[in-house]
Amino acid sequence: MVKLSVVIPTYMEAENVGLLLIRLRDTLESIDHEVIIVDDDSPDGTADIAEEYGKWYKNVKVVRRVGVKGLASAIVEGVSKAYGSYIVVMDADMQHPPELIPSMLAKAEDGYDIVVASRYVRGGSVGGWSIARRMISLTATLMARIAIPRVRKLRDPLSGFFLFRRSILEGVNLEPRSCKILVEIIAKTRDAKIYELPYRFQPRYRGESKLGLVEWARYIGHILRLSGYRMFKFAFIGVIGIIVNLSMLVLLVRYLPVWISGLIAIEASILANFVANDLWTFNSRRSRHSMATRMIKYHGAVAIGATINYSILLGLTYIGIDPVTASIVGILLGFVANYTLSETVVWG
Ligand SMILES: Nc1nc2c(ncn2[C@@H]2O[C@H](COP(=O)(O)OP(=O)(O)OP(=O)(O)O)[C@@H](O)[C@H]2O)c(=O)[nH]1
Ligand SMILES: [Mg+2]
Repeated sequence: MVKLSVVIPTYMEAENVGLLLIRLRDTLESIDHEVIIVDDDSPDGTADIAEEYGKWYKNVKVVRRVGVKGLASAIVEGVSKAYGSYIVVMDADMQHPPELIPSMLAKAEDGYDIVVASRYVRGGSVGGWSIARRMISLTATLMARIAIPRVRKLRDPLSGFFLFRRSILEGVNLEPRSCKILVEIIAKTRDAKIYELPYRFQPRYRGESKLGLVEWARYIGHILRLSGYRMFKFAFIGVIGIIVNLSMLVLLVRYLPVWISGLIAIEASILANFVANDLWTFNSRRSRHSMATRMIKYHGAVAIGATINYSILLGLTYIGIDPVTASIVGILLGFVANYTLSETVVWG
């Protein structure tokens, strides 16, 4: 059995693939390995070039996919065709230095199930990225860490360069919607021991980037699915909370002064939301604390959201924005705060 399989998805990487194969061969000389290139019929002849190298390097397999396209499915296909006890996934454009692979493998042999080449641990870096690209990457990383608890163990869950023990995927069905396969693997494997090894992300050697806005949209769908669509459930319950709040207010204000009716209405909606979130949105995560503790924490969490909401409403109307718009912005930002604190603190 081969020890290591290197899975490399390619599309239009004719100028990169040859050099990458040379560097891989030099680096992995003493390791029993195979290289699996999964190419989606690139018109620039990437697969032909890889096959040429394959004639010399007996351990290069080229999978040509005709009529199918997509980075995520290419990786899954490469992984399914790999025989190695360990599998490493990397890009073809030299952004992921192959020279790191022996250290990654050594860590896995020390007992780690997943070894991630990480840009965000000490010693790692993203190289010369623009501020905009850094912000997008950090926001996307943060989203994954908020929505999927298991991902919080990692600083760089969106890394495209990682190695894992093949056996951890036994019984796991990978059906990623975006190219962020590592997030999917982490969300779907229990108790995997993870290690992050720092590395410096390199500039693309030649050719062009294929991943743009559409991929980011897919990524958001991917995260939502892996999180069990909790954010939508939370929002749906939030809307019910608004209805509870307003109907209570309308009812009570006939008999009581508005400051009391308002307080009771708000408390009623908070309690209704808490019970619904506890029984539905976060029903799989109720074991850690008692219900009373969660209820108290939830009050703390929504108090912050309510304060944000209220301050934004006052602030925006003060600078001349109409109250309805101001209130919508306030509710949205309050929602983000409530959701984040619920995920990480109340049901964390
Ligand atoms: N098989 C296959 N590979 C793809 C596809 N899209 C991208 N790739 C490969 O996936 C890897 C990552 O794609 P890149 O375009 O480099 O994405 P990126 O690293 O986010 O973008 P850059 O930083 O600009 O390089 C590269 O090896 C691509 O050739 C696809 O549709 N099918
Ligand atoms: Mg790239």
